[in-house]
Amino acid sequence: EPKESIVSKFNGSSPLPPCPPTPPGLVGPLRIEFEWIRSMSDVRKASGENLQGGGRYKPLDCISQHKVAIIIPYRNRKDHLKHWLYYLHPILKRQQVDYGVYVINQHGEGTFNRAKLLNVGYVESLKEYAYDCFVFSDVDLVPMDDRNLYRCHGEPRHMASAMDKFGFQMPYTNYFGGVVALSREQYMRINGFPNNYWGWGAEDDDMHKRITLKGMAVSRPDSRVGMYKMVRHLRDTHNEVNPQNPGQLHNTARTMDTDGINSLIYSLIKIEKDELYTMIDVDIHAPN
Ligand code: UDH
Repeated sequence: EPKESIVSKFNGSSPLPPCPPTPPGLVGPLRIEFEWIRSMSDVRKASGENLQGGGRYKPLDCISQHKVAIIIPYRNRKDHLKHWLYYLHPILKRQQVDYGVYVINQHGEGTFNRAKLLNVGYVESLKEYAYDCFVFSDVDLVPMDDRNLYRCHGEPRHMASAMDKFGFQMPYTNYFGGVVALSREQYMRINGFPNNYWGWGAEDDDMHKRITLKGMAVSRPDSRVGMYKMVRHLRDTHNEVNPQNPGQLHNTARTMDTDGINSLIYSLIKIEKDELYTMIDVDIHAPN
């Protein structure tokens, strides 16, 4: 075969190959430091390379098999968000994810509602791109090992299986807090998350209950790969422990088909595109 035709087969017009199942550039255990407040310019320097704006990225040399929206419930945690962005963008790039970062800001001073904000993130991210997987992550949790892959699995996945604040163990058997990953199908099967857990507590247990009630199991990374470091903080105002919340768990089986993504009501205030993230400012109609 003449040389020219071989060259033409491999020139720039050929499509990219799919990314391999296991990303080749992972490094394993990571050193994570929260000792000082980061400047936004340092965060941009460390993590801004090759981003497409709004915190979007896809691998340059292969087609990612994982379209992942990262959804972060948020209000008034800028220092935590900077740590998160500083560490997570480089990790997600090494993991060869086709991803977008969505920070869902609860507008106003009303009682916080983590699960409802996560539902808003699901809806709003899908308006931008055909994501097939959703990682729901607290803003103060950074993985200590990049083999903990931000992608979806055959079962809903609890990714934060070994948090430092719980001595790198599960605090109780069915714990489903911190960072979880659900495919679009898994999320729709449980009608999303509950909208009526105001204040702190039990919404993560409700999420777990929905999964088992629909006959699914939860998968987790082992306790080495599942290690997370949490930014230490005081309890936020307007997110006090709500003693009513645990009682609601008795009703999950009865109410989950009518309370969730199919009953979600909110008012979008604005969408702001930073280089490193998309900020969705939303009024979720908090009770006074
Ligand atoms: N969140 C905010 N702003 C708030 C409240 C919550 O952004 O005002 C988000 C944030 O992503 C946070 C997540 O919701 O990581 C979960 O809320 P949380 O951090 O209050 O829950 P956690 O269980 O902490 O991590 C409980 C209170 C800690 C008190 C510690 C006292 N030693």
